[in-house]
Amino acid sequence: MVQFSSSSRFESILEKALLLRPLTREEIVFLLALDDADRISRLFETARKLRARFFADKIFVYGFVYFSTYCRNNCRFCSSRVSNRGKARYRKTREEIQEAAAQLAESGVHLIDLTMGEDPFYFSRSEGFESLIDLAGHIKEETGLPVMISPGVVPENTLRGFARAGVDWYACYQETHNGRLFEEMRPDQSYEARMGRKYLARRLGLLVEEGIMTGVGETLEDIADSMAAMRRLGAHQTRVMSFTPQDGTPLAGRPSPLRLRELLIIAVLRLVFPDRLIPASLDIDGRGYLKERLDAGANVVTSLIPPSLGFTGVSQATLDIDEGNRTLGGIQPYLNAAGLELAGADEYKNWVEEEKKKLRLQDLSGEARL
Ligand code: MD0
Ligand code: SF4
Repeated sequence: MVQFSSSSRFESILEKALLLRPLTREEIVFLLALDDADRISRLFETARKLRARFFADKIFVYGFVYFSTYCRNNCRFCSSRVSNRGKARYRKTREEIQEAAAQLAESGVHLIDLTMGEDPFYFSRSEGFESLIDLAGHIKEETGLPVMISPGVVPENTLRGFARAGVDWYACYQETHNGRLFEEMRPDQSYEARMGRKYLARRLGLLVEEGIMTGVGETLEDIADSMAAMRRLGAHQTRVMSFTPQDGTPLAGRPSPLRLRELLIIAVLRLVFPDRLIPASLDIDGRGYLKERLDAGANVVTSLIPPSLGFTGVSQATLDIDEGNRTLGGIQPYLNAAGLELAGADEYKNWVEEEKKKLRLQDLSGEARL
């Protein structure tokens, strides 16, 4: 009896998602708690159906340029945290950054993601950000590709500068939308300021990426609440990354969660945000589990890094990079194995332009104003 009602509940949630009706918090938690192999594969199958409906099995790929590993913050999970004195850090020059972006563009990625820690070199001098805004604009022009910036909680005016320079995306992950857990993970940082920058970015016409980290003590309800927060924000790209222990951090001894947790979250994100971009990151396991992440409904592969230039990933500094595996050639077999195709450059640009147009219209109608 119980068996019967739970199975009809399961079926009706999938049905509802296929009809594009919003899932409730309880339904999301129910899906995240699945532990039966058949149901999990039905969930993944439903996620793939929704992805196919909106993206026709075409995958977008992002080039990643982590150009400064200096940071003034002290996030407990991150190897770039300021207290990690033993870390060998780098700050790349303008020329080196341009070279990495050019190589990535040449290789065929759809977007260039310019990422840094909250590097005091930029944060404590006003001309620091000016040079970065200028550089982002140049990279967009030279590569002809959409550009994302992930620079942390920059001053509001700096964000305006990025918008004026034509930057397309602002990525800034809250990691959790549970205020207490946020404080634990990002000590001495303001939850509101971090969230507020993303709302501002949207109002400025930038697309926004929001993300959570799993395996840091969050509950399934917390994850459902994060999805609700992503919806309120109107995030264009929604992601989850598994916690990965980093040497020299207080969480170094904490195990990385089983990947099934992340895969379930990817699939549920797809059901909740069927037409949004959902990444499979190479920054957690290199190419490991890439096919599984795609099979769970992801439609973007992020964190492609050009080999041999000395750029690193964030949670995996070196894994698969110099072997040339975090490249288009390196991931193509995985796309094939998942029955997916690389999208054309114009398909990605069109998606971005359409969404930016919608933002402008919403702004005119006052919808996105806060
Ligand atoms: C990634 N390491 O895609 C990158 C990073 C920042 N916008 C992205 C977390 O996995
Ligand atoms: Fe700095 Fe970002 Fe790492 Fe936090 S997560 S320490 S803000 S680089």
